Amino acid sequence: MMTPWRYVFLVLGIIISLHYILSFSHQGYGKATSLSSIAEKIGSKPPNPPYKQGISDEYIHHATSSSDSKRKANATFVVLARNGDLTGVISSIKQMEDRFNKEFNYPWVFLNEEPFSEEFKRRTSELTDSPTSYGLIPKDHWYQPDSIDEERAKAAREDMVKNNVIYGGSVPYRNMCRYNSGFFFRHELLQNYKYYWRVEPHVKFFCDIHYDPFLVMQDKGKVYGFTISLFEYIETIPTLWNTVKEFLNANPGLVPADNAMRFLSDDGGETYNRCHFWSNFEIGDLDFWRSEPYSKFFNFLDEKGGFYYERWGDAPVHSIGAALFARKDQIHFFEDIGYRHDPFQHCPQGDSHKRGKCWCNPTENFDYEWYSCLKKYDELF
Ligand SMILES: Nc1nc2c(ncn2[C@@H]2O[C@H](COP(=O)(O)OP(=O)(O)OP(=O)(O)O)[C@@H](O)[C@H]2O)c(=O)[nH]1
Ligand SMILES: *[C@@H]1O[C@H](CO)[C@@H](O)[C@H](O)[C@H]1NC(C)=O
Ligand SMILES: [Mg+2]
Repeated sequence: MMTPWRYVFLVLGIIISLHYILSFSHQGYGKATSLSSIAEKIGSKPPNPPYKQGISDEYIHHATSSSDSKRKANATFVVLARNGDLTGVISSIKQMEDRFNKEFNYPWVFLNEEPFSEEFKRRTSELTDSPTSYGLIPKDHWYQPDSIDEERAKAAREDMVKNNVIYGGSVPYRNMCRYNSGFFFRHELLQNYKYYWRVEPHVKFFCDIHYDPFLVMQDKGKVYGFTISLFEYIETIPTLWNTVKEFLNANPGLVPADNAMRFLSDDGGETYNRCHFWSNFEIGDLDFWRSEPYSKFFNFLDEKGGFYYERWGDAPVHSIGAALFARKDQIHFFEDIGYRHDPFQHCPQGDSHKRGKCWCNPTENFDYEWYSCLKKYDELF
C-alpha cells in the first residue's frame, strides 16, 4: 500500500517531468505561428553569446601544419564593383590576401553590370594566386523593373534629396541595394559555391586571421556572420516593417521557433527597432538566400516596390531575413576579425587583439557604442 504522502510526491514528480518535456519540445521543434509567438520570452540571466568562448583550437592554423593537408570549404570571396572602384577594391584585396587568403587560397568573384576593363582584371588578378573570375550581371537583375511607377519613384527620390537622406536621390544605389538583397546569389559564377565573403572597396582588415571562418560556418551550420551591427535610418525604410508583418501573416510556418526576432524588435514583433547587421561585411551561406523562405520573402518585398519607392537597403533586408528564417545560433559574430568600413570599426578586444596582431586601437571599437546593436545580439543568448 502507498502512503498518502508518497502518492502526492509521485503525482508531483509526474507533473514536473511533463512540464519539462513539453517546454523542451516547444523550444527545440516546431515553427512559430503567430507574430507574438515568434519572439520568445526574455530571460533574466546575463547574456552568454556563443562567440564569448572564442574559436576552438582545432580551427587555428599552426605554422607547422602542412598546407596540402588543409581542409577547405566550398566558398569564395565576392566583390560587387564598378571599374571606377578599382583603387579601393585593390586596397581591400591586398589586405585580405595578406591577413588571410595567401594562406587559404579561396577564389575571388567580381560582379558588375558593365563589363570589367582589362585594367581592372589585370590589377586585381595580380594580387592573388587564387583563381579570379569576372561576371556580368544580367540586365533584368540590375535595372529598375518596368513594374515600378517611375513618376512615383522619382517623387520619392526628390523628397529624400530635400530631406538630405544619404543616397536618397540615387537610382544606381537602389539598383545595388536590390541586387544585393535578392540577386547576387543567383549569379552563375556563384552557383557552384555554398559560402561567400562579401568584400567592399576601401575597407580595412586589422588582424591576422589564423583560422578558416568558412569552415566554422560549415561545421557549425551557421548561415550568417557579421562584425558590426547598428540602427538603420528610418527615412529609408518607412513601410518595410509593415511589409514584413504582412508577409509573415500571409506565409505562416516559415519562421523557426528559436529565431532572432528579439534582435529586430523590442515589443514582440509589433515594431522594428531598426537594428541590422552591416552588410558591407558578410560571411554567409548562399543556399540560405536561395532557400524557399528567403526567396519568397524577397519576392514579396520586391513586388511592393520599396527598393525604389523608398530606399530599402540590403543590410536591413538581409538582417531581417537571417533573424527570422534562421535560428539565432546560426548567426555568428566574428569577434576576432578586426574590420573597418568608414565611419565604423570593430576592433577585437583582449586576447583576440593580441592573437591577431591587430593594428587597430582597441579603444576605437564600435561594439558597445550607443549606436551599435551588439547588445541586442548578446541578449539573444
Ligand atoms: N557594379 C556596381 N557596383 C556598385 C554600384 N554602386 C555601388 N556598388 C558596389 O556596391 C557596394 C556598396 O556600395 P557603396 O557605394 O560602398 O555603398 P555604401 O557602403 O552604402 O556607402 P559608402 O559609404 O559610399 O561605402 C560596393 O561594393 C560598391 O563597389 C554600381 O552602380 N555598380
Ligand atoms: C558547392 O556548393 C554548391 C551549392 O550548394 C553545390 O551546388 C556544389 O555541388 C558544391 N560543390 C562541392 C564541390 O561540394
Ligand atoms: Mg561601402
